[in-house]
Amino acid sequence: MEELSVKSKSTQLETMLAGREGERHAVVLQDFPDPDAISCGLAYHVLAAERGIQAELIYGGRISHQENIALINLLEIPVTEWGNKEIPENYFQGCVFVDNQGTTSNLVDQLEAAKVPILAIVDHHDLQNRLEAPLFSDIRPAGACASIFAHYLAEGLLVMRTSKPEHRRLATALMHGIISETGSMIRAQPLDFTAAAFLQPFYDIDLLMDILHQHRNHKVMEVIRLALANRVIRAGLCLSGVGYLRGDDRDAIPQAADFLLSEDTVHTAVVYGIVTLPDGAECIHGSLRTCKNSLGPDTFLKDVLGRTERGVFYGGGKAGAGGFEISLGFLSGSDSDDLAQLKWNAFDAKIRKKFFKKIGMEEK
Ligand SMILES: [Mn+2]
Repeated sequence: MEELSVKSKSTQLETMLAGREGERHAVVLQDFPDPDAISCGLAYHVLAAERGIQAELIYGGRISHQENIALINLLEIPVTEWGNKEIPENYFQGCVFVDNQGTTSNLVDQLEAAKVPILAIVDHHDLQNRLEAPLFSDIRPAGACASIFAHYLAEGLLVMRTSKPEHRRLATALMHGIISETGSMIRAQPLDFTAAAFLQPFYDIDLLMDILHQHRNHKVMEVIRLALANRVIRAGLCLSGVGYLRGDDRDAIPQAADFLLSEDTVHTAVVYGIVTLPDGAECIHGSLRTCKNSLGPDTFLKDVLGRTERGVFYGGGKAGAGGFEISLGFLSGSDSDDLAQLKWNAFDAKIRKKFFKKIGMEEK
């Protein structure tokens, strides 16, 4: 049955792509793209190029993780930081969401304003019900979204050849996406293993090693130090607020959460901070990591944090990991040190209260 549904999805995708020669598509990545998202974007780019379609990978935030920068540079992946520029009408004939369903991208409003039709959603997070893609939607559980794309290739949407450098780069990117997203296959599901087996003859081992062995920069080390110093652990839940961060350093947050999860008394780690975006807007970004099987990050974060006034959940996730974003709106902006400290204290206290209340461990 599984095999059948995979086949029908790639056939559906082929049908969606047919007859679109000459079009330009936006491939929308989450605001802070990770290797899984970037590799899925590249896969769509290559599949589209094969059919005479130009696909631009765009995102609304920053790429800051040292490993992701290495990935993009070494694999020559074309990505554009779109920021808050307006999207001209008729520039894109369609948009595609990979590794997200629009809830972690601030480009959705701009795309809607420019009336860009949604052609496809491919994701492995739980269903978010934010966007509709009538032509093609493939949302299913997998350790990595890259594994879903690898299966499209395996099903014949692209005839992979070891002699083609762009195919080797694509296989390397997808393999890196799978490795990083599944904690080196530890959280991998059957679909990820079959995807990896398919990619194995094509990927470049030396290149993969180069991408994986990037050192942490000074700022990331500093955020990890702060996360360690500020952590509070109750009943296995470790919370840590790291204060203010530049957009460029935002990816230190999930790395700090990964690190805090390695403590023996901790089953779930949550790290959060106030990130200043390039346009000056401030937003709380948080990452959750868990090794507790009974804790579903998506439901947990939705229960703890609830929704915005527009009905959008602040957080979501998948097996083992999740994230949340809380816009500071009117409270955004660099203020006096006193005011900035007050602002941080208020959000920090509120977030801690909500999480500890959920597990019945409220602070006094
Ligand atoms: Mn992913």
